[in-house]
Amino acid sequence: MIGDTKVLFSGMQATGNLTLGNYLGALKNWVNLSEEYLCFYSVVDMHSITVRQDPAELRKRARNLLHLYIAAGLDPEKACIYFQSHVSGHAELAWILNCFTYMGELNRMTQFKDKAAKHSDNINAGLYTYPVLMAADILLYQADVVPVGADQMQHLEITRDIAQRFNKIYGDVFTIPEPFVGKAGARVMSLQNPEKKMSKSDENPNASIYLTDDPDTIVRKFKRAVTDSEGVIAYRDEQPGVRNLLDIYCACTDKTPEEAVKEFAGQGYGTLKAAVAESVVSVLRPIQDRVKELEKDKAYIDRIIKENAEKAEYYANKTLRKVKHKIGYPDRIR
Ligand code: ATP
Ligand code: LTN
Repeated sequence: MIGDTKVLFSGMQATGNLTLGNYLGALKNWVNLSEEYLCFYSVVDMHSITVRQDPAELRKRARNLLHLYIAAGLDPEKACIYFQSHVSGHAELAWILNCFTYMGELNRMTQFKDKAAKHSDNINAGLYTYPVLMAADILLYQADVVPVGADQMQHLEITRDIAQRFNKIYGDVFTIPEPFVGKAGARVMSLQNPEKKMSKSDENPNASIYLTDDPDTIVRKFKRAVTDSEGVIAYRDEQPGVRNLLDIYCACTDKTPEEAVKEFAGQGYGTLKAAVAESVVSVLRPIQDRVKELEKDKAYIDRIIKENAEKAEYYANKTLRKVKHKIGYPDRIR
């Protein structure tokens, strides 16, 4: 809470190409929620370096992600869209919160276990304390609500635990954030393995629809999507591939699963796949067009980057000053 306005914080990593899962599970909800809150949407480049990055590539991707936030419908004059690394308060608060987080808690994080298994040659301390940096992101802005995909719930829970622990010792310093998981598109699954979530770091390009995919590619990937041999279009656990297609269709057309099942009654998987592909193309095309326009407008984007970093820093410093005083750091003399 800032004054009497509720605050929303969320962020996304600039690693890999964004997928339809990132859009439907996160970005789309952000846009829908923007009007109600004072919003901070960060390109969390500090999180990205927990796995090794090519510097030029990271810089480019971070900027592309900022374009995408705007192209997806976030208004950078209202919502604070900025790079995490431009606000040093994230790192400062993360250090402090590290001292209020137990290793036992971090040991339980499933994302750490997954990423450690995937990057076994570089299991660094940053990867391990990643959830603490995420807690710092959220608590720095006194966020009331944090829209994330279902996979981030565990990180939200540890954020709440850290905040509650801190508040218990020092009084009401942090707002306790609530997660917001949208219904449609909360968990978009891989097109090649519907038991696994669609992920931008999947090695198989056919498993994911990237936000930059052209219509032909989208149609082709859906054609190849793994389904089953039942031959019936139903929305049920036993048919995860078909259910995933229906989920994507519903998220793109704002229909309910019941409506979709009715619409495809008696049809084959080919028809369903073609319809899903078309619904995805019509959602992505305007976003892709807008990205192309923004790429040409360097001066505008530079202004947004500068002004929003200053705005984020202002709010971050307010919390940080309070936290530093509470824990007993000597006050700065100005
Ligand atoms: P990586 O493969 O690098 O771990 P990712 O594709 O899982 O990346 P993140 O950067 O971890 O993406 O997530 C950005 C946001 O998108 C988060 O809020 C996350 O919950 C959401 N998200 C990611 N994948 C999906 C998915 N398949 N379905 C729904 N939401 C998703
Ligand atoms: N860990 C998140 C990205 C992220 C985030 C955040 C999301 C970093 N900081 C704060 C919400 C709030 C992810 O991997 N998707």
